[in-house]
Amino acid sequence: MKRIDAMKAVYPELEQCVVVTIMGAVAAELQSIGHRPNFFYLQHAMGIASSLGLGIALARPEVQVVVFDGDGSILMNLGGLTTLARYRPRNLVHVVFDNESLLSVGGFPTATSTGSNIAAMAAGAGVPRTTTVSTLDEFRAEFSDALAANDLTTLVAKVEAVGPSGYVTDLSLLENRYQFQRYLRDLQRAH
Ligand SMILES: Cc1ncc(C[n+]2csc(CCOP(=O)(O)OP(=O)(O)O)c2C)c(N)n1
Repeated sequence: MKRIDAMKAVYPELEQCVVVTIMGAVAAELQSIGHRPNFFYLQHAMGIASSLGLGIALARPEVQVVVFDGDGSILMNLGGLTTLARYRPRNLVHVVFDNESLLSVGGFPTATSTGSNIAAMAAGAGVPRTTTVSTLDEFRAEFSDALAANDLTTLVAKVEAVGPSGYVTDLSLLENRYQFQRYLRDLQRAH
């Protein structure tokens, strides 16, 4: 499974969600499918996308939060899984695209290439719903189930280590930040 195909498969469902991604390949791929004001691409701060998603999910229980994480990123912040589990936001779906590599900086292998199991680590941390998928059909089904489950889910998607040719897009960090902030504020006013 290619990550971009997985994101395309669930893209329509993202319209009703608040989406936080890691930097690099994931961010560029999601933008190539189509940027929306409810998407925030967390630049530079590797490992922290799930923590940012946790903060939004706790502060704004009326919104469904989706985090698109990477194996290299979550491996830098494993303690984040224990914090996620401790607060157990029921409106957060944590997707980890596991390509077994640090693709965005040259493709160095991560620990998942030698057997580390992120879904098992999330379960061990106390995340109530965890699963690993490796086909597009499974991903589509598990993602929909996670949205419907109304409970914290870590969904690990094993994907090929391929990405876009470049990671720089014409959406600047600051523009994305202000647009996303306004989106969340306007949503609050609408409620
Ligand atoms: C704290 C920190 N260390 C290193 C980097 C450099 N860096 C940017 S993306 C990346 C790799 C991310 O790997 P992964 O989460 O597996 O996603 P992939 O690139 O494979 O899609 C690295 C090491 C960073 N941004 N922040």
